[in-house]
Amino acid sequence: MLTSSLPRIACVAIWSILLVPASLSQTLSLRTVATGLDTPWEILWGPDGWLWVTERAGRISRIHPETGEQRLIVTLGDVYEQGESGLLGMALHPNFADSPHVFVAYTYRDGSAILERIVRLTYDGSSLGDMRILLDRIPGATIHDGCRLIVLPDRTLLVTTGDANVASRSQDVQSLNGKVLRINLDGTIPADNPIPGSPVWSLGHRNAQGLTYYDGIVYSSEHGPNNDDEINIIERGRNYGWPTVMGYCDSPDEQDFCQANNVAEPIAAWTPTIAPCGLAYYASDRIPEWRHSLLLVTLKAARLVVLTLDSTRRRVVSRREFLVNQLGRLRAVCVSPNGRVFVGTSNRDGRGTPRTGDDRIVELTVATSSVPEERSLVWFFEPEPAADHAHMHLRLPVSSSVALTLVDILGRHRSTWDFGFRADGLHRFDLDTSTVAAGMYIATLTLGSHRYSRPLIIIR
Ligand SMILES: [Ca+2]
Ligand SMILES: [Ca+2]
Repeated sequence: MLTSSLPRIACVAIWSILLVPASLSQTLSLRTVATGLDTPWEILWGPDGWLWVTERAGRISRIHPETGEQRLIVTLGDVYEQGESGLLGMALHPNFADSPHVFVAYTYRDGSAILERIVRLTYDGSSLGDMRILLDRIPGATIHDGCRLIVLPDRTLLVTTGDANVASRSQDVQSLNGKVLRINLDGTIPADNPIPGSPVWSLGHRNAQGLTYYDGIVYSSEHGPNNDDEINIIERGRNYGWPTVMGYCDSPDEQDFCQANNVAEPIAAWTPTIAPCGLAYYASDRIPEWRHSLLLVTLKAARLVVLTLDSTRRRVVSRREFLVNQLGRLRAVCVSPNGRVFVGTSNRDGRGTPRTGDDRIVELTVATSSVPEERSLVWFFEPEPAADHAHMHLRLPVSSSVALTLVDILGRHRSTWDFGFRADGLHRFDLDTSTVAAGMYIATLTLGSHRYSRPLIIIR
């Protein structure tokens, strides 16, 4: 059993290390746009001013960004959804008025095989049809299927594929797995691809599920194994290292391989992993603090990461985190042409914990406001150390809803409590800590986009 006096010194030390410096100028407000979705995979701002959304089981809908009205425009009957597979990425033709084409990626079954294809659908004003297959029989699996799509200004389609759980395929230029592929919008192979007659544009990818473009640069997010999630800049013919290289070229083996193969290193990497997914470039003045940042939503880490770029836009100069554990797993992020930001949850994907109304699409707005500084919070637990129950007392100088998270000193998540909005800012909560093992924890209060941490000891 821990005594109350022994850990006191350790407490102070850990507090000073783990206090999260809050960015005091920004608060995020959330507005739920749509609920009742099932694993929205792609969210796009359509030329009609509606959100165009894929759901993994095979549905494509238009969702009104103000009213939340959902209009189903097609259900693809042969989609095979299992594990990570199903209906995945989508892109719209950039000249939609003249060419109302929608490009989507989905997995299907042929006997016992799982395969992935890229198709083009045509919108007739109320529904999608006239399916045309552009690229077929990409080997799939129940994990590592990619697959994000974007149309570049040169009217080619970029496609990220996963290694379909066979890592060696990523270095095999004959395989379509573990690649970024580039095809014309009619499915033919562009004449200037690096390997004549091949859609392979870059190789050595594990499972990229985020892809975005801005002013000559293509950015992608990629899932690592148990280490080294990555953000990459995708360039013609480059090798991104998987499975020999994970993250940076920083071990002797990796350095040899990187030198021999001109490996492109990521511009950001994460260990422990965060499960990075949807990625969008933010170029708008609507949220000035985010201008020229990459917005990355994450599944496992359940947050939005804002990666601010330098003036070359090839280097990350800061990482800021928002929505930490507020909405659960996040898979899709959409930036409208005038800078509105929408995110989609992924709590019904088989790995999440659905909350009421999930899955949902939420619009984020950032307000510059007076966010309480640490010293203006009144926040304590009683009794402390806590046993089977504790009361958390909190007085906020602002009206807000709050959430409390406990992690142990190894950073492992142990418990989350969500508390409702209180206009008077006075909160008193009963916490059932009977299922939490004795030990020292870091209690983190999430208030809008801000977090405040302090130690909490639980004894038996
Ligand atoms: Ca890599
Ligand atoms: Ca490495």
